[in-house]
Amino acid sequence: MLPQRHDFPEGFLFGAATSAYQIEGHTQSGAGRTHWDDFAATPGNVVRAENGDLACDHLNRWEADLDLLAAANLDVYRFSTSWARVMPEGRGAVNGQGLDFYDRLVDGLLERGLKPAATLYHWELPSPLADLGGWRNRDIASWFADFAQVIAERLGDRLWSVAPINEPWCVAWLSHFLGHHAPGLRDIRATARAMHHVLLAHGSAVQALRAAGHQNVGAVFNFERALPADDSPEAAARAATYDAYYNRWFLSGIFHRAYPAEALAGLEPHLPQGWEGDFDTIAQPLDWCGANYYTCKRIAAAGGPWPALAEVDGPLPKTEMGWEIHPESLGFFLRRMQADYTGDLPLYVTENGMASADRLAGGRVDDQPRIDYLAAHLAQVQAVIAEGVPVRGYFCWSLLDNYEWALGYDKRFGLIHVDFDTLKRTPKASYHALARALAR
Ligand code: IFM
Repeated sequence: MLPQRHDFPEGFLFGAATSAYQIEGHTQSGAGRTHWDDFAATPGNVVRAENGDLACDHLNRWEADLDLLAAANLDVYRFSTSWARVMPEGRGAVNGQGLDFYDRLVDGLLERGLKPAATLYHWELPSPLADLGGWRNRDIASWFADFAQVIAERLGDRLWSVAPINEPWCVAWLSHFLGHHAPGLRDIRATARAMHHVLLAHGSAVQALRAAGHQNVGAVFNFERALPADDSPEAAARAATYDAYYNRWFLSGIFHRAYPAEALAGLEPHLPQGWEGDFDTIAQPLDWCGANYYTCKRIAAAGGPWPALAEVDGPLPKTEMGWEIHPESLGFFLRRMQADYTGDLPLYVTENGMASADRLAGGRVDDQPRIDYLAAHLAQVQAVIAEGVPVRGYFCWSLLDNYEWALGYDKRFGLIHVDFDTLKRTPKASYHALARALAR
């Protein structure tokens, strides 16, 4: 059973999160092409070569979707603004229709009593910028700051919060080292540059948002617990390496003006010249920090070049993503953020949830495993709050079943089921359970 709203401190916020490319229907309303369109159009990258052309058609159904958010008794909606919808070339001309959409969305949220929490970049880089090297090009920091300024000038007076970039690890490592996301590179030099430029772009966007008067600016990181796969010192060392480039790099850059030694061991030779001089921009003061958390990984030593590690199968029950369910690690990361990096800053769990094999039967979706997953993770949030960690809110990923990137439309994370043939929405049992738990 889910904990109830009154089990959390007064003012604790509950929300649901989505992202633009995953739900909107990208080809509509004058949006420009993105590197995800290109990646998905390349055979072998995405299951069934699916893309975000139509997705959940949220662009045309957003009012009904916001009604569902409000009826779930949620307080905040975390959505993202598509760079290519607002600036089809990534720079220069603004697409009025695109900006108007977000304007209406924000007003629609406020009319329903929901706080708008915007993320500026959730991965759909405009293709013309990818042509110029994308995250490998240092200029991306100023291109992104210009986009941040456009959003801040039009919506900033009504946004409750802004985070520049969702999950910098995915932008940099998953996409340039592992090649699982656009642009699909497997190149350590590209990775090192993206790892640094994503933080430079973050800091530059924070400066632009501050200049436009925004006062609730944060950052959203994704974390995966790195557990040694065995008792060997080698496994412990490789888990520390994984932890450094996955979990500590971005926090260290922003809060310590330095990168962890275990990650520099592999990346330093490939970093752009003069990187040490960029921390004045990167380390902009923030108003809050967000943790996206789903799972842990078991790390073993392996042969080959740095980082010379392998992920091995773990023993715990898994979600449809094959991700082990390990709620304790959410508590671990929230404690670590406060103790090692963020101190008194308000923290939010900005994403948490699971993909499950949901089936629509008789107009209902019984997703008890998702209710159990959310309950176990919310219990961790309660536990760390009781210890004094300043967690101020929790967001479910996701409001709707949506485009799960390289895995296409099969992996269902939503509180609301979407039939991708008819686009009909059906709230799942988890949605109803949450609505009951959050009723005032
Ligand atoms: O769907 C993604 C989202 O875009 C970013 N965080 C993790 C989710 C589940 O994989």
